[in-house]
Amino acid sequence: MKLAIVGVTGMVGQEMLKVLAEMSLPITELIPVASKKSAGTKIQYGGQEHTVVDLEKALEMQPDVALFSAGGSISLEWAPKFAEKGCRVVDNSSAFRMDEDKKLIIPEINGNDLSKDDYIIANPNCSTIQMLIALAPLHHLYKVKRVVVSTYQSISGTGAKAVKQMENERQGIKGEMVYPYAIDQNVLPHCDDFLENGYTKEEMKLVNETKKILDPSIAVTATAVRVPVQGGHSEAINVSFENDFDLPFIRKTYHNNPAVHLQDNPDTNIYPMPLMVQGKNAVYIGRLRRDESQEKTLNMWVVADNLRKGAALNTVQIVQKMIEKKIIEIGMF
Ligand code: 11C
Repeated sequence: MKLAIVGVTGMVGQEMLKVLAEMSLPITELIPVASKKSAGTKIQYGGQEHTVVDLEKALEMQPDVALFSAGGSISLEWAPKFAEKGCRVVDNSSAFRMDEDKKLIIPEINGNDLSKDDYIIANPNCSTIQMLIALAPLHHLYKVKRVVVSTYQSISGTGAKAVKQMENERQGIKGEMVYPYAIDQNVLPHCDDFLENGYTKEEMKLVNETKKILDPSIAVTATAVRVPVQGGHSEAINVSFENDFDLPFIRKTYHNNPAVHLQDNPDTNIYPMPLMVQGKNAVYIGRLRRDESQEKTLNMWVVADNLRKGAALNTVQIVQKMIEKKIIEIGMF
């Protein structure tokens, strides 16, 4: 399988290389792709040096699979060109997520919806992925009615320039500002652009992607907040169900779920934190407790490495699922 990574020099692209190195996908040729400016530079993968190429060259090289993480406008322009040539594109941008003809996939939840007709598959937003990994098993048990979520999102979600901004602030260096305010020693109730309804795009992704992936009847309201944390997104989730739940059974369900790591013991101060999930694949869940102000309602705290399960890992798992379902047939290359 010839696999291209479009946006290989970005934070998600780099994480994709790490994830691919850990997973046993049958890659015969890796095509690292970036802007014309970066073409010709070298990257390391599988103990070898690979030369970065631009999009035109990558298209000529006819990859079987392309993982896109270079921003929405690149995806909108180039993903269809790759797909037309028979390449399976998994797109990590928001370009196609709400497109009715494109599937939005979290393999553990709706991976079986993938079919041979899918050439451009959308990868959900990082905050949606970790929230739905936590909520999907409970939806199947008790039917989720409404979700109130507040996110605490790390700066790696914005990208390398945001990491630089925080470093500069900490060292007292005046540099490029990607946020409208200082991020160090601060908290910004502002992730992505504001929309006419007063919410941000990030908040509406949580609303709309949940409906598309899990159930259109689920009501979601969100506040997305940027915090001065380098990596790992956290979420305080309040979820109300149609049917009452059994907390010990929820714990057991999470305990048996390989995508989840339950870390919940208030007696010993055990709960998930972003510092502890770096480089980890699971979604970490803790602080499970009944909402005492309202019936059939649960509070929880969910933390994940946003560049892993929130982006690179989920993207690679979509490819893995397509191989498993023989949508990508390994023998054919
Ligand atoms: C953030 N969730 O943390 C964003 C990053 O739609 O794929 C990913 C944006 C997206 O800022």
